[in-house]
Order: sequence, then structure tokens, then C-alpha cells
Amino acid sequence: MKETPIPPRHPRAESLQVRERLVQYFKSGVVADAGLFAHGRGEAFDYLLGERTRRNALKAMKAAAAALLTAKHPVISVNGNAAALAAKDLVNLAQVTGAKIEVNLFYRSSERERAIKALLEKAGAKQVLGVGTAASATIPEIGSERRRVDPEGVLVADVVLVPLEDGDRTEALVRMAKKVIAIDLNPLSRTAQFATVTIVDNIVRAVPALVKTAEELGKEEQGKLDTILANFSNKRSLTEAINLINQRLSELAQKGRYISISQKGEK
Ligand code: PTJ
Repeated sequence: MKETPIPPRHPRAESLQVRERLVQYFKSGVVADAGLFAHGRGEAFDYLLGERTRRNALKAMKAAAAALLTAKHPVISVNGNAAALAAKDLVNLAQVTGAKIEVNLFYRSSERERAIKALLEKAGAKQVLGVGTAASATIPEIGSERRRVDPEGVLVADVVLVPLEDGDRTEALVRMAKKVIAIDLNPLSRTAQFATVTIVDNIVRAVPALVKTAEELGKEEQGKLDTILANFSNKRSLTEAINLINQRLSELAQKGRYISISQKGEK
């Protein structure tokens, strides 16, 4: 497949490289066509957040790691965008937390299921649930193809990580008394609003940071992890994220033009 080379000195090289990765995985059948739009929406919010991991996201990561580490049946649900952008880190997270990995798609097709499973296995996953006839259970509250889940995975899970979701399933899982961890750059999305713990950050930055947090918290006693989780308020965390965007926009609005072109010789 022909890739578009991104000049490394391009001022937006990192963002363009991530975009190119998604395009390539779209062409190879991992990412749904709607996944490209979803990414664009995420990019817009990342701009508003200043394209870096903020303090409220770090706090949410601690709560998320505590939830995964203290869960009886933690499951990481993987869709096309998540596999394309963070397969290796998601596999690492599963290893560190003892979580199972399940493929769960909104735009489900057996070809995409298999392509995502292969990508996860290439990244080191020993077992991938939810593929083919393994997704034999259903969550009746969900209208979409996401209702099909693995009886050994999401169905029996007490904690589910759902990076890049659509809100319906999050709502249904919370109604089923499961703890839901979301990674979503948009603090206003239904997923972000319904989840138990929302990490408002880019999946590309959030998952490796979550692995590190889980490694550190993995050394702590259960009591400490329970306290971290009990002290976390998603409402407060979302307020912080929305306030951050608000303040940042107010500051930038004062300046109007906030990027200037440096002249030759200037630093
Ligand atoms: O692979 P499938 O078939 O399961 O389909 C996956 C998509 C992403 C197409 C599907 O879940 C979907 O339509 O999602 P939505 O409703 O567009 O929601 C995606 C959310 O993820 C939006 O709130 C985006 O802001 C957010 N988002 C997009 N890219 C990123 C992101 N959040 C974190 N990191 C990103 N890189």
C-alpha cells in the first residue's frame, strides 16, 4: 500500500502521521469509513485541549488503573480506531492488569473482526475474544451490532475499558452495573458523560500513560486502590476538562492571532 510520506519537519508532523496511520488501516480493512470522521472529531477536541495530556486526564488514569487492577473480570473492548492507533499499548495494558481483550464493533463484518484480531495478535495478544461465533451473547438494551458480545468477555465483565465508543453501549453497560472506563477527547460526548471514569485525552497518548500508571499502582495494596476509586468523581473530572477548554479559549480569544511567523535568524 502506498503511504504518503510526511516530512518530519512539518509543524504538524505528529498529527499527520497519526492520520496517515488511520488511512492505511482504513485501506487494509481495520478501520471503518466512519472511523475517519470520528478521528477528525477527536482531532478538533485535541486542538482545544492543546494536544497534551492534562492533569484531569492523569487523575482519571489513576482511577481507571485502580478499577482495572481491582476488577474480577476486566475486559478491554477494541474497535477499529483503537486497534489502528494503540494495538501494542492495549495488549500491554491487558498484560499489566490481567484484562481480557475483546473485539467489539459498531460496523461489524467478519472481515474487519478478523483483521483486527490479526493486528492484536501481531501486537502480542495471546487470546482475542468476540470474533465470529464467539460473540454469541447479546445485550438486548443495545440497538447496534455492538450488542453482540462474548459470554467470556464483556457479558461477564465487571469493568470494561471502551476507548473511542459511541454512547449507546456505554449507557447499556452502566445500566448493567458494570464500571465503564472511556477514553474520549470530547468531554461532551454521550460516552464521556455516561462512563464511570472518562479519560479526556488522545488514545495515542492515554494508553501508554495508562500502562505506566497501572504498573505503578500494581504494587499498591487493594485498600489504597479502593480509596483512589472511591475518591474519584467523573462529574468533577469532566467539569475540569470543560473548564480547561473554556479557559484556554478565553485566553486565546484575547490574543486572536496566537501563532506568529518567526523571521529568518529569529528563534
Ligand atoms: O470500529 P467500529 O466499527 O466499532 O467503529 C468505530 C467508530 C469510531 C467509527 C464508532 O465507534 C463511532 O462512530 O464513534 P463516534 O460516535 O464517532 O465517537 C467517537 C468518539 O471518539 C468521539 O467522541 C471522538 O471525539 C473521540 N475520538 C476520536 N479520535 C480520538 C477520540 N478520542 C480519543 N483519542 C482519539 N484519537
